[in-house]
Amino acid sequence: MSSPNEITVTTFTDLLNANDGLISLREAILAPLDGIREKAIFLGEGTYTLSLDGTESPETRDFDIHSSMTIVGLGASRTIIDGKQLDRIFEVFPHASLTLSNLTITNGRAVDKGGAIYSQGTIHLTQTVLHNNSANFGGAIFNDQNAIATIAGSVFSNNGVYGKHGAGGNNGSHGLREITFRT
Ligand SMILES: [Ca+2]
Ligand SMILES: [Ca+2]
Repeated sequence: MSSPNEITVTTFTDLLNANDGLISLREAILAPLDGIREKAIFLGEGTYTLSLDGTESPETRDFDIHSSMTIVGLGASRTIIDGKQLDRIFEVFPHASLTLSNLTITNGRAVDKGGAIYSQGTIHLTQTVLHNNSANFGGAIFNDQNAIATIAGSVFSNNGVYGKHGAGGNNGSHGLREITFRT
C-alpha cells in the first residue's frame, strides 16, 4: 500500500529493534530514503514518548533530522510527542528539512538551545502545538544562523526559558502567521 518513503509508525515506544515487527518513530526517522522523494511519517492517536537515554547520537536522546521529512499526526489534541524532559525533541541539521503537522510537541528540555526544536536547517510547522518546553535559549524553538522556519496556524504555550530569547526562533529567517502565544 505504502511507497517506501511513506512510513506508518506502529508503536508508541521509543525503541530500535529491527526484528520486532513494529516501527517506532525513531526507526521511521532513521529509515533510509530512496533518494527520489521526501519521507512522510504518519503517526496515530496517542503519545509517543522519548525514552532512549545515553550519549548523544541519532540512536539516543533527541531525534536527529539529517534529511527531508514530514511527520504528520491526527490533530494536536490527538497526537502527542512527549520529550519527558529527557532532552529536546528534534535537532534539525544543516540542509535537512522537517515539516510537522497536526501534532503536539511537549516536555522537551535542552540545557542549551531549543527546548522542542533546535534547527540549523529548515522547519515548517502547521497546526502544531508546542507546549511546556524549556531551554536556556529558545524555550520552544531555537532557529540558528541561516536556518529557515515557517510556522502557521500553531500555538506556543507555557514554553519556559532560563536565559534570554523566548518561544520563537531568532537568528535565521522566519515566516510566522496565525501563531498564538500563551503563557
Ligand atoms: Ca522495529
Ligand atoms: Ca541530537
